[in-house]
Amino acid sequence: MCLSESASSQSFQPNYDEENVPDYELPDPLVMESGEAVEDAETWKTQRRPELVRLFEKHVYGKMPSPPEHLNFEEQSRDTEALGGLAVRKEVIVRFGPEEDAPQMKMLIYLPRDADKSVPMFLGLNFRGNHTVHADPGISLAQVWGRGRTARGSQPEQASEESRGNAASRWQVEMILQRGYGLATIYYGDIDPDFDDGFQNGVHPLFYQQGETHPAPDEWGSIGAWAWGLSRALDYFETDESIDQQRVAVIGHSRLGKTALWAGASDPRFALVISNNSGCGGAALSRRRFGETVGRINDSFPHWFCDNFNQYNDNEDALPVDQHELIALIAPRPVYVASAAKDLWADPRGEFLSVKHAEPVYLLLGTDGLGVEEMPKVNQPVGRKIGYHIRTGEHDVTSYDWKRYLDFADRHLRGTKE
Ligand code: GTR
Repeated sequence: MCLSESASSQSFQPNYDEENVPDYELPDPLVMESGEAVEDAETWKTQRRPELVRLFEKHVYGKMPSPPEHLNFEEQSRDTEALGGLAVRKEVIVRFGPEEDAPQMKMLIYLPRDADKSVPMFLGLNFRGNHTVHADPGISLAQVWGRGRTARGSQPEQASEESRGNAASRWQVEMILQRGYGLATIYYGDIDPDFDDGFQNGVHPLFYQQGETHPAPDEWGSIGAWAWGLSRALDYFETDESIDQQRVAVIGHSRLGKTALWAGASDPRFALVISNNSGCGGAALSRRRFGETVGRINDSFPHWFCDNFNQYNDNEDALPVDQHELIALIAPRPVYVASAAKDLWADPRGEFLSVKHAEPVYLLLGTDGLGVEEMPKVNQPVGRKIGYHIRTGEHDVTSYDWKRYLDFADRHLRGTKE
């Protein structure tokens, strides 16, 4: 967490003591708002699932708009000998309007060069520009925005050569390619810069109705916009023959882990969903109030969720949903949630309980769930259709995490199709 982001909430004292977690009762994913039980897959699909999507839209992330009328893709560069011949590297501009200067995001795509058919992909947003995921000099340098409270009103700046590959350890590009997967990534600031400017930049203004200058209380904040951008990347995949759009894993770390979960929950085209240390507003149960809380996150990041989410500041029990139901929305598709032992701010136990309490929905849909009752020890991955691990170390994405995700993807995206 950077200082500017925490400045306003210095009086907040997080609870890190399991003894002080309050008693709470979770909403049951298999009980409708009306009180009726959901007893079969059909009722889940046609009634409860849509109801839960609406509840998350209305109270947590806000509704996202449909794709823009003129979605436009342009391949900007291609190198068939990238990374010493290991990869094909492409950069694709996704424009959200017909004009040259329409808002746009730039997608960096690496594909294993020797793939003879369309490849399964990992797709994830990055924090500091596409050029940070690998030192490859062929990646164009991003225009990077500031973030946090002090960035309000700022303009993007051209990234420096020295910042190339800054986040490489979080992406493990060679490992992904060697295992036969492609990787696509987009700088999240292309979609919506990460500071509270009343939604004047980024994609929000594209969708304002006449006279509107701000999303309504039940409309998308920044997480909604980032998730929407991930779905637009998938729209592009549907046009690219080298990519298997039916085998796309969406992945994200931290705030972008919250985003990956919301993208995967709301867009069923994502075949697999990975949340890395997503914490509050992501995989962690809000009602536990362990580490970061709803009130604290809305105070520090007023632009992430929809305005209605503020009603639940210090009032978590009134939420009509909790985050295990976000995981349940992904069922029966595979989902992996990962925690880190030192990342108490993100409430590892709350992340585990969330997947555990999503399990009944997987079972109702006739598939496997997590398959264990207790939270595993560190570095002992568990799970079937739902994967979980807690590794040693800090809030981060490491090669340990990636190895688990690749193994999980092998189990669920490979097999019959290869
Ligand atoms: C923290 C925030 C977390 C997490 C993290 C990140 O400041 O409190 O919810 O999202 O940032 O995205 O790095």
